Amino acid sequence: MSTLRAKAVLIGDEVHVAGNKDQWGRGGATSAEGKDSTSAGSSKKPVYGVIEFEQQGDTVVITGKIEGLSENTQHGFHIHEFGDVSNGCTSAGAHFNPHKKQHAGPEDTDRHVGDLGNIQTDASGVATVNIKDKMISLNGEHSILGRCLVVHEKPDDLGRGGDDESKKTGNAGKRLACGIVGTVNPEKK
Ligand SMILES: [Cu+2]
Ligand SMILES: [Zn+2]
Repeated sequence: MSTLRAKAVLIGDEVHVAGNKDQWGRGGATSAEGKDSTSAGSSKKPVYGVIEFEQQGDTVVITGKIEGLSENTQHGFHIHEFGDVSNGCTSAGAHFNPHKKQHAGPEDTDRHVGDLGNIQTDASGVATVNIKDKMISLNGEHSILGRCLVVHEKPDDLGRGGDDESKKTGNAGKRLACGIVGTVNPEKK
């Protein structure tokens, strides 16, 4: 069996939303005057990242880097159910949860399939991702291909926050960036 690989390019949510432009002047599909909200009032880089997925037996290895996040913080990191960014990361829907479980952490047996926990940034706001997960997969009935990878504003409390929202979303807050998990050219490494 050949190795299954996939990739997601994470782009800041404001770039996806029509009417906004990013620093390169992209986006803004429906905006006549092209307001420049990504860079407005902030010198921060937009959130951007490339994340690769590789199926190795029953494990998916997730690697890559995401930049433009706040420094030395944790950010919730999930697979959401829909590969749709037409209305920004909101249209990605809820956490991918085919088994109708409650939200939890990556080490928990009972969790949303999409619950990958948190990523940690360094002093430059860059998160280096290196996750091994046996719950997600790149094939079969509950494949994550064509769904959305989302990085959140706040840490995921892994279902241990003590309130209702904790069991649904982990209180991870806004969706900072998202990208659709797509197949890649198997010839290229
Ligand atoms: Cu999420
Ligand atoms: Zn969840």
